[in-house]
Amino acid sequence: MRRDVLAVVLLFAAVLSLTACGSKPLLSNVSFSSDVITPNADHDRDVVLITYDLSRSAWVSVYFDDSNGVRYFFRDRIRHGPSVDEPYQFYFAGVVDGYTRPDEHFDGFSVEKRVLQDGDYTWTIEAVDIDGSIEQTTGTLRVEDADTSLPELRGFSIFPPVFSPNRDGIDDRATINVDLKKDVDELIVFLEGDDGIQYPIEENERATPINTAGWHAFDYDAGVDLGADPPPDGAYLVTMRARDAIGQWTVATGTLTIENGGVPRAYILNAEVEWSTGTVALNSTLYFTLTIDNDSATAIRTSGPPPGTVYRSDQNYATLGEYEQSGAFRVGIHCETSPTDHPWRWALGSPDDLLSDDAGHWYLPAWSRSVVTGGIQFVDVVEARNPQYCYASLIHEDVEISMVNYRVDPVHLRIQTP
Ligand SMILES: [Ca+2]
Ligand SMILES: [Ca+2]
Repeated sequence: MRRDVLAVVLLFAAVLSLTACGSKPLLSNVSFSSDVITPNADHDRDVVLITYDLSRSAWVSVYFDDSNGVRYFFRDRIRHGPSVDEPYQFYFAGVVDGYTRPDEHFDGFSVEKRVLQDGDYTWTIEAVDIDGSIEQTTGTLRVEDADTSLPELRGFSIFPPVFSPNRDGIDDRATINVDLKKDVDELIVFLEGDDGIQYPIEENERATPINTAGWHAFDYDAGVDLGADPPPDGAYLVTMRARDAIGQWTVATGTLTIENGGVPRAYILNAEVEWSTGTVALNSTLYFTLTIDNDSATAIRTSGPPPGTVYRSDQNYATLGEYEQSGAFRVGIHCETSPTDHPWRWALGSPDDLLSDDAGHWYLPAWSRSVVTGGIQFVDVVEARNPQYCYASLIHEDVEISMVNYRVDPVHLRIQTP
């Protein structure tokens, strides 16, 4: 009897409440597909399916409170429109926004997504509509056998912190290292500028197989090796992110500054070489004059000897003590009987044409030209190859001789013997 009365009262209250609101409940049909989850990527009870209906637009949160009352967010005020034909459904894999346990300290990285520790939790799904009315449903979830080990990013480092990707052989590359403490599904690194543009950095796979625990190195040339213009000079945020099979994310960040970046482009102007003669007497000198055009926004490194230098034909740049320097450009002359590749080489300008840095490296400034002259005194002759062709090249030492700068404007040279 009393039960009937109670039922009638409750029904009456419910009708009143519906009439007062003038609409259906904001949040309804809420369910978790299971009350136990074992988040360890073994494909057994790794996820639960969360379902709910939303009668109108609302900000939805999904969170878990542990037995000590500590709250962990899976969704924090995400705006959703009403569910129309189908309820909202999504999977929960035991991973929540990053948190730190008492007495825990991560050096050099942070945890953005982290699995819940084993234990009993109260889950709450909460919806707040535009009028501020709140509805929520709660239940319980037990977490068991969670794989709580983190893909820690130890020893994250960027070196050098300032680099100049311009193929001059000096600080052209930056290396980003990390000691990854767990096998992961993904380990990525990217640069991000103030404009939000991201530049991915490729991993150098020599150190450790990709995505496995161990030391990883990311080698960054800013795209210059492939002839692409690097990101503009400036400071960039470097972000490394690891994601394991459970869905945990760790992140390490640092800064990397690009200075004097650019792809060097230089040419022998008009592919023209002015030769002094087509016939030289033995022990006489062949002179040349040409103009170098730096057609790029980056300064171009060079090294000696200076223009005007005259070589004996049995000398070469090394006998003058002017060894090759990786990344330096020089003008070279080669004849068909030359015993080595372009044995006679000259700097791209005299000190008046060039700039020098603090370390004494010489540069032809961006968008500038210089005149290069020099000579070779022919002290010997190979009768089997007389006359022979000699030509000029613009050499990017240890990098390349681009085809356009190779064997430019040959002279058909005869060496006259007495
Ligand atoms: Ca499992
Ligand atoms: Ca450089």
